[in-house]
Amino acid sequence: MKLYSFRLSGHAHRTHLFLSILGLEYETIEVNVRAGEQKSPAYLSLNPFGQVPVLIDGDAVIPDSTAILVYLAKQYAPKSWLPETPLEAAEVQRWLSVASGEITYGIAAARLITLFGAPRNAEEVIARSHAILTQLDEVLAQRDWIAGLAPTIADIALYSYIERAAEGNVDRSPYRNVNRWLERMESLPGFIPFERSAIGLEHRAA
Ligand SMILES: N[C@@H](CCC(=O)N[C@@H](CS)C(=O)NCC(=O)O)C(=O)O
Repeated sequence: MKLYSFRLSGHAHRTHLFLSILGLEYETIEVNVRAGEQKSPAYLSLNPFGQVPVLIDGDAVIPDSTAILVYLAKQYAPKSWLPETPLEAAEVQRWLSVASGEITYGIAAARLITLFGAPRNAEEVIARSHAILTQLDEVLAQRDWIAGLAPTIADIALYSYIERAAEGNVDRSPYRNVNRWLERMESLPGFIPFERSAIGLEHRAA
């Protein structure tokens, strides 16, 4: 397998994390997103959206981080990572939607401001980040994993940006249940960390 990736992308990190937890061998192809390589004709032929990550497995080309998690779960993982009963599958999907929605437009967007100078309203995206962290903290007060009794691809999808929240000036220290869940994620066999950048609150803490 090949993974087109960018080392500072949380969307990419979540796919590295799952590949590593599953112990799968793959080659990483680093796409220079700062230089715009993701908009080259060759890359657009893999993902017309011009975004990382993209997974190649044989003839299969799979763009989009949560689509990659679904593919890997169905193709290579024990069923517990993406349970098949309608209710359990719906619960996992609910949190994948949060990873692609509230997290992307909250914590990840806040980090885009500090890391890349992206034109976003910091106050708005930081407020959105705290709103979803509050919700997650309440859910994780009731259970160890976001979608139930065992880790699923929903946990994988949510981990990376939440762990690096401080880089976007989002203080996650008050969210005790979220922080304990991050520690549980980090103790999973095969866990690999998401690269740190000394920016935002992370910079002030350094
Ligand atoms: N829905 C996509 C979003 C991926 C995404 O936003 N990737 C960013 C990096 S974090 C990207 O490639 N940005 C470059 C661009 O949009 O030009 C996914 O889940 O993979």
